[in-house]
Amino acid sequence: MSTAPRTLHNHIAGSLCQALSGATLPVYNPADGSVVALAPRSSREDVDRAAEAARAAFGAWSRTPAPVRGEVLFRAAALMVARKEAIAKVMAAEMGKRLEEARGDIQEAIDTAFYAGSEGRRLFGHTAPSELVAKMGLTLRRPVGTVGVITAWNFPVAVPSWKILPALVCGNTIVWKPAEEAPESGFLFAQCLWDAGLPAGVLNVVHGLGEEVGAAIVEHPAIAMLTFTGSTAVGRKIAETGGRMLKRVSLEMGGKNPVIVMPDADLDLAVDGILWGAFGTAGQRCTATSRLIAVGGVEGALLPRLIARAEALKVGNPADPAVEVGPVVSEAQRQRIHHLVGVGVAEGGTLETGGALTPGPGTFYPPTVVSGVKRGSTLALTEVFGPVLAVLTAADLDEALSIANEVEYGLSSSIYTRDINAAFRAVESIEAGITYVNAPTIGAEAHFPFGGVKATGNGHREGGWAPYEFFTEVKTVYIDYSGVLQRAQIDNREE
Ligand code: UN1
Repeated sequence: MSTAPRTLHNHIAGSLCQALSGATLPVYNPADGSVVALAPRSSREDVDRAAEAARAAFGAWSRTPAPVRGEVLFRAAALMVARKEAIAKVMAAEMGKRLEEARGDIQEAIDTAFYAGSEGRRLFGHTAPSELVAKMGLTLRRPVGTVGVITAWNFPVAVPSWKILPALVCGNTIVWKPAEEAPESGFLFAQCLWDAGLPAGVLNVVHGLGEEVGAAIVEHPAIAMLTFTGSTAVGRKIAETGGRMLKRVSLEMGGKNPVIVMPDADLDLAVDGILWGAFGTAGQRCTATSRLIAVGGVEGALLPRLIARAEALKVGNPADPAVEVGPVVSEAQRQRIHHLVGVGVAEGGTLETGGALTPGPGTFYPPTVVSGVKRGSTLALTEVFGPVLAVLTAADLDEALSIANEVEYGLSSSIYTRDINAAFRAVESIEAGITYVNAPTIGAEAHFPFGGVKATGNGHREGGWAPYEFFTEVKTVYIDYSGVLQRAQIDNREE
């Protein structure tokens, strides 16, 4: 790993460039602390240039027929297939995801590209009968303008693809700030679109920090819409500024996702699902399993198996294919995780396994299980974003559902049971955008809506058919072919 760091670029108006200031930010490999790349540390002036490029490109792109826009996405999907391995390696090195999971991240973007590309042949409007004779009413979907895209490091390709690809097929142009921790794999995804023939200025990439580039995107008057994945605290600020400026804002934020295990559950299946949900991607998914709610004493049989399996997971550099849990993204994140585990124990939890900082190099944190976590305590309520499972117990399903719902978030959730009545009650009652039955909280598919309720979101969904409404304006068209003035609500009345 002693190769020189690669130099990354912004991409504005079809050209590669550095930040106007010349400043850069190092990108670290969390598995060994080496610097893998230097990214531009851009500022407001760079965002101005990108927003101007996006504005200039909007006319021609918005007039390009939607099926033709969709074909660019199909070609980009083919390039992503061809480059999947190369992009996965870059992703694994810059944010620590295992290679297999990095491939999955890119596959999610490929799936989204095929779905979004075909949407170019739909983008349906409506027709309805007019209340007047010789008159027709119908709706069209129109592009909105320039979209500001701000994304997180944990899914550096999949999550941006959920936003960028539907926005493009709808005819919008884009200024995108990839996460500063994982800027290169996202750029390589964008490169597939440029190489597929996306015209200059339609998708502009500006690297940098949230406080600098992100804030400039949010506040830019020429950027009409904002779509963000990240923390609830930042999302709230984006919504405030966006609200003041009358921007359309779509937010995907935190989660504190529960798995309810009923006494009748298939415990082998539940253990497999909890392990993958809690410790896959080192727990760094907004869908990660963060709470196990064990019902009716099932913890007695469940916990020993779970702890033994968690202890057997191989933690290490994701370059080693035998590794099952990679590093967490940064030292700051690792310290935060460790702090929360300490608070969990101080507030009465029992550390069953993990909970110690693994010696460096690399920012590793072991799979950690804290049992006996009390309702309402910090570890029961706070998103950790690391490989930490809080175990709570409930006497029955009613209590489990009430525990499941007593967090501020509502993204993903799961129940393991063989009882169909219990499963449907959970589906009906859990306050979350996603509920799985007999499957882990992670692993949403690209063609279904993704998003959450309460402090997880602001009412929008990504994935599947959901984002096309968000990325278009509806125009209603009335065509009166009667040749006379017909007054709605008046001329078709007898009285
Ligand atoms: C995220 O963590 O931001 O459902 C997205 C899943 C993945 C996406 C996670 N398909 O876990």
